[in-house]
Amino acid sequence: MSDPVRVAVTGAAGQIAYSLLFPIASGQVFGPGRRVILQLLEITPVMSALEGTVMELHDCAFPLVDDIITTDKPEVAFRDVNWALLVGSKPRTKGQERKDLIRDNGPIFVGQGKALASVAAPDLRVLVVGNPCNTNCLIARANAQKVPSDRWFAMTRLDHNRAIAQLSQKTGVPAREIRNVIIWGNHSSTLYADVSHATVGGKPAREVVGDDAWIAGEFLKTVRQRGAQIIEARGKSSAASAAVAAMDHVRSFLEPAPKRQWTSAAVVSDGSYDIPEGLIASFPVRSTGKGWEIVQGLELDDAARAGIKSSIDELLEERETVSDLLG
Ligand code: NAX
Repeated sequence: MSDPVRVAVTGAAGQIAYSLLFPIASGQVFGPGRRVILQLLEITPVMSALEGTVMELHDCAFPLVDDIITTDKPEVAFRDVNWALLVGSKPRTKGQERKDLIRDNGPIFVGQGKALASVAAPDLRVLVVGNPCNTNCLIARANAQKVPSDRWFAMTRLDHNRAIAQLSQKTGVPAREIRNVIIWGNHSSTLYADVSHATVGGKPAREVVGDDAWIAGEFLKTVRQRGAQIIEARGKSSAASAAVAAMDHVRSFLEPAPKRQWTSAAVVSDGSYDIPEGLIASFPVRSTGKGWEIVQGLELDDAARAGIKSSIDELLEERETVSDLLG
């Protein structure tokens, strides 16, 4: 048996973590033969609630779990971790401006970036889920310069999955037969969900849908506003679907992607598609098993160009808002 994988999860007493920790512990993410050590970070006032979650984890008697560490110190949570799932952040309060949320949560990622750089394993990979996830990831990375740029991800997989789900419901074709949608830009209501290269049951998505107005209108609006719709209906933000997306994300980067297939993830831009270098923006990406690459050479129509531009403009504005936190 290989060494256990050490996985840090922050915000471990929160609702996404509650749907995420049990599948990780059961082997659904890193595989049924891979032992796992969970390293759970919370803020001090929430440590007792975290103990409740940990009691439940113990009560599952998961054979793959070697240890569960709980702490309110990032340097303890991130020691020797191979994956850091940064879920914890303060939720947006009623009426709070996005800019204020960014200022509120940004400092968390300064400290966590520094701690990751100083104590994590050399093969560290980081997935930022806590919002605003692209900019939080930008801040953490800026404070962890020694962690290579290909190790940083912010999660747009939920948006990607939501786009697949909308196409599936519209066409009646199961999600498993829908490939190569793309989420571009920011994980926010400015994201651009692009179906120009997507296939549904092996045929071009546009052809199968046969309704360009729906693609440009309701489809895009739904993917952008799904989070708000869920809060409206459930009274709470999406949690289980976010946890599944985080698991999908990690799994997508453990194995090589099938031929000519990709997923969406926000990664450090290398300037592809004229997206400024260094921004954490969502792209079509493929895992090679050992690493990953941005899918190159895809043609963008005018709508995609405009959609990407406005999302990137928002990311540039967010970067400006946190410029003092970028090391
Ligand atoms: P919860 O409020 O249930 O849990 C967040 C937890 O983070 C809390 O227990 C809190 O104590 C903890 N926390 C706060 N500051 C911390 C710090 N400095 N260190 C460690 N833990 C800290 O929120 P939940 O529903 O679990 O959502 C977590 C984050 O995911 C939020 O920022 C949310 O907006 C974001 N989301 C991101 C999504 C994405 O697709 N990228 C989708 C789902 C979700 O909206």
